[in-house]
Amino acid sequence: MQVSSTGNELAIRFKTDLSINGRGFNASWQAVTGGCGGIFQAPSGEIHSPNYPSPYRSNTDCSWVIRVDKNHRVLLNFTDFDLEPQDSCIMAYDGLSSTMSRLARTCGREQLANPIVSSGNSLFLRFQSGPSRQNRGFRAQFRQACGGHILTSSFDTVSSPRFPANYPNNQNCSWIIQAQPPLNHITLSFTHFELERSTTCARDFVEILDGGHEDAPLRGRYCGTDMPHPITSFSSALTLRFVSDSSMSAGGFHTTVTASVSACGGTFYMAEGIFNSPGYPDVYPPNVECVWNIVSSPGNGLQLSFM
Ligand SMILES: [Ca+2]
Repeated sequence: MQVSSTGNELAIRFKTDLSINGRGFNASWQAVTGGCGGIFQAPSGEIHSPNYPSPYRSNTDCSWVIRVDKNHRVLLNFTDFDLEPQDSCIMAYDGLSSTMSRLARTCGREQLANPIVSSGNSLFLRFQSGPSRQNRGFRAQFRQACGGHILTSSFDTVSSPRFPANYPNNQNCSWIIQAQPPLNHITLSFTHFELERSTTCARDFVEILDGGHEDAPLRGRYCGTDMPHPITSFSSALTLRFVSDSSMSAGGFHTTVTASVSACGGTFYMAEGIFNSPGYPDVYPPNVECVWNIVSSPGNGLQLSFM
């Protein structure tokens, strides 16, 4: 039996049970050049075609899996691109394998104008070369980018890039937070909020949209240091957008995310906060039942005041 790795690592597991022993096995290994692909689990890095910048071989088929931290995206940028026209191609898929939706396909010398950005925290990349002549190949850099698609069944958190350190300038992140069925509402409750203050929040801001797409209705735009009230979605998703401009940053934000089956109520993991009946100060709707769970740190009590 012969096994080849796709990357430069291989793990072998040997397990025995309680009874009956055999002679065992004897194995050898050898490093071979020209292997390609592999699994990359890092906040940034570089990948390139086999033998780069020397020409790759004909009929090469390599796959890479790139994985970054949870609740982030993978951003991949080609910095050199030279494949032979038509029959050598690169495909990028939105997840861990080529069964996921395809984000890009490019062949020959058609270098992509924009970086490839995954919706979740993984990207699958495949390079195939044809049977004829070969060119220099490609080189690409990847990094962890802010934002992502979060499917939540219970409890999650989202925070600004580099939190609890100050966020970087020139950020534009959006997280689409979707409740996993049968749950169909999302509640955000902020536990930390500190953004550059500006009139109409034109500089740095957090925006919350009621829905999973960019043109969903706006629930609010926030900046400064006033903690936004908890927000529960009317739809089954919320989009959280964070934008920072080119100067002045601050500590950023941290929010908990919970999914529920009720359009009102929710679970708040906060030392203090405000909540109200649905639609307040307007009349609440008929036939609703809301449950709020408020959780503070162990050893603390809670005091509730109706104003
Ligand atoms: Ca700023």
